[in-house]
Amino acid sequence: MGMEGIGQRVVRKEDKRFITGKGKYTDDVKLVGMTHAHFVRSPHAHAKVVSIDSAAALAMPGVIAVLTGAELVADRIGNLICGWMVHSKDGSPMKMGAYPAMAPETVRYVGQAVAVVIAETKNQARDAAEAVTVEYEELPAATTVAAALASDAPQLHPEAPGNRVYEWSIGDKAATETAFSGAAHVVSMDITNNRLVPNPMEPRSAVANYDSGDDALTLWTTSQNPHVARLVLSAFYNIAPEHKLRVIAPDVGGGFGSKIYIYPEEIVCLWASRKVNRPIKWTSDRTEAFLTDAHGRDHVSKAEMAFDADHKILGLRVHTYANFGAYMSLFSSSVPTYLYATLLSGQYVIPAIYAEVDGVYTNTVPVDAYRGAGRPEATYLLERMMETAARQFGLDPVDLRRKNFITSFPYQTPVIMTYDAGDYNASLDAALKAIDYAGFPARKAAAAARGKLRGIGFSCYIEACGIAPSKAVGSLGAGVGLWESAEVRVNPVGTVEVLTGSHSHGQGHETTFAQLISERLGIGIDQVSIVHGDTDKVQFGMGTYGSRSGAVGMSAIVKAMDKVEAKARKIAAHLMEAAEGDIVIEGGEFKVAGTDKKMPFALVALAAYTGHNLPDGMEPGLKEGAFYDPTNFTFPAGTYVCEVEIDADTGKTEVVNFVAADDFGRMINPMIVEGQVHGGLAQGIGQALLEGTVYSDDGQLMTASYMDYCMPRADDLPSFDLHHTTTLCPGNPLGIKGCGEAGAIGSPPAVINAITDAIGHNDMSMPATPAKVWAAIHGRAAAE
Ligand code: MCN
Repeated sequence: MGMEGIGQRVVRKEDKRFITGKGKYTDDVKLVGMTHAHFVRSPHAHAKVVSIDSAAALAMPGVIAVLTGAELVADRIGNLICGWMVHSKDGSPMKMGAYPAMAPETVRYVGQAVAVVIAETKNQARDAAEAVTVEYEELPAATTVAAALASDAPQLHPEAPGNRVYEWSIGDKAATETAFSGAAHVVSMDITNNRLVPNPMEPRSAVANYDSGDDALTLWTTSQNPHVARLVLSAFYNIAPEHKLRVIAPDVGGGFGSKIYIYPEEIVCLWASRKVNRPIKWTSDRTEAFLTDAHGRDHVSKAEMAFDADHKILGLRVHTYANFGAYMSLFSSSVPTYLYATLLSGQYVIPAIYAEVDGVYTNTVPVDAYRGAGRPEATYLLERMMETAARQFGLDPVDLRRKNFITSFPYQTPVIMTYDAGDYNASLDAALKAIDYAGFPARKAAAAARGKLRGIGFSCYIEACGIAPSKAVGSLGAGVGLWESAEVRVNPVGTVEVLTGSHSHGQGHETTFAQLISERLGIGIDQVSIVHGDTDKVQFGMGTYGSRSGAVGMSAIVKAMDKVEAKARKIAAHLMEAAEGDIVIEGGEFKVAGTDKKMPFALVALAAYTGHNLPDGMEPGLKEGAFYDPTNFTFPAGTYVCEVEIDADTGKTEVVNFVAADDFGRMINPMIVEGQVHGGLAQGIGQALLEGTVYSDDGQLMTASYMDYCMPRADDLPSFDLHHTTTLCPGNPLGIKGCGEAGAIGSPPAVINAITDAIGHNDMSMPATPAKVWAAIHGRAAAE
């Protein structure tokens, strides 16, 4: 292993440009003749669009056009699609209403676009948008699943009677009922998973440029998957054929899932650029981001767990209602089904599971995958249940978990997933040691002496990421394959360019992917550049989400690298008149084992390109590509332990200790992995303590700014204590499991379990604000 190879804590290469202000983001793109878009958005959660009068706006300075949803329809621009078909338990396909990029007739959430103003400057567009007069006829709104399923609820889409998108189920109903009928104990809970807003640092942005000379369009956009964007824009939205559309996702300042989707704004900017024959830029402001970025979570569940007399789990029965918002976003249908219910076995042997999931339309922002997507909801449900069960049985929560752990692998759960490898006792042991579990009663007593309530809470999470075998996801209804591609291009003097279909928007791929090349060739990472995010450079790729870039993206690079290395070895053996099997690659040199013969990699590369002395029949050049389709998900798992102290007078919770013991298989760069866990923990603890949307009954988002939506700040978080145990993932060549989402998945139940332990009151919803915690301590009704 070299100094910059696998396992090294190499400092992130890309950070130089990020921290010196040299990043190149979509909003930095400036084109000659560029115009600016501002959207006219609905102030109502549900209304008919009666008329749109743009005469006054069109007369304002700098205004070039005002375009409406009716014109989109006239130009046959397609409605937004949902790319994963889910069938209800009666076999019927999910029931979806049309999702136009600008509403021609009906608006269904506050913030939905009805028109766009194109003007010479951003402020001219904004001013003119205020002069567009839209007449609405207000309709009643429903913002919660309870309101949308009520008998007198307004009907959102004629295609989905009763506002039900699907009524899906998984598992064995009869076996689960039998398990419950023979149970010695049944634990029941109503569990809500609060709705979140993703809040990447960089808001969404799009620059669209129609080139009439080539009849081609270029889109710069804040995307996690530019190739999928191009595919969908071409195949479904009638924007331009693939070869006439280039999508570039340059530096992207965070996504957390919210930039996977193709949103109305990109579609409209592309279409409008062709119409006005000028480049157009749109950049979201923060309130627009709250109102239009896909939200996350929002589940309401009833869960019951059956145990035998010895406290072994017999069965789990769950009914979950998922709030989808007003329209079905790109991957929304898969989140509460294949990414949630398939993880309901957790780390435990649960012989029978039956889960029903009802997807429901409401007059709120569409909901889709947000860091963890489905897996935080499954973990929260199971880990709140386990802690609650232990409390009801008077058992140590650690002992109850251990008693029920899965200990032999591969393990087939009753809900599709086959876990390939893991050691849940090892991560639990590491966490217990780090937190000093035995010392907790003394710490609690010391806190009490200081007037503080101290509590401890556990979460033993599992997640499935690195999605996933294309054949498997295809059989479950996915509209795309989930493989990844890579190309390794060696230049004539031995520097290396890696073209990847993954997209880094904060995960450090420019460093970790280069470490892989450094490991293989022994060259420094400054000799390697990672090329991503441009459909004209990288042939195709599926992008970054579901913590797949390590397990899937890097596996494609390994495959391409195998081919490059095989050819380079042949060339080196030929040049040094040695047997191919005797070539050893070390420190950037190709050596003949047992001799002093050697040559630098740069000379092998040069020989490949001069072609003067290659083995007979060999093609010149050194460039290879590969596609890699995963054989399974990867299953990172671990134990998180949270210790809190609560001030009973104010209800304020302080996280005083947080231990994370994770198993991510082989780690390429432990420092980057730790950074990923830190970020995930901040988001998970944010969900548990601070973050949550509030809608008024008539559908106004009350938390549409940082004044009202509380993001975690550094002083809300402790210094995290991170540990790792390792079982290699047998499914990919590097043995990697994804690490990008684990922190957000595992942490919320640990925090709520700690708070409920401290206050001796098990009923607590997220976010556990000081007001709620104070009310629980003092036996008052909580003010939401
Ligand atoms: N890695 C490693 N060893 C492992 C696993 C991963 O060194 N055993 C490295 C990888 O090489 C990569 C990083 O850790 O540099 C994250 O890898 P991985 O877990 O494969 O996740 P992805 O790169 O696919 O990133 C997606 C993941 C997801 S799904 C969300 S959401 C998320 C996250 O990453 N969004 C992020 N982390 C984020 N971090 C930032 N800064 N911004 C976001 O938007």
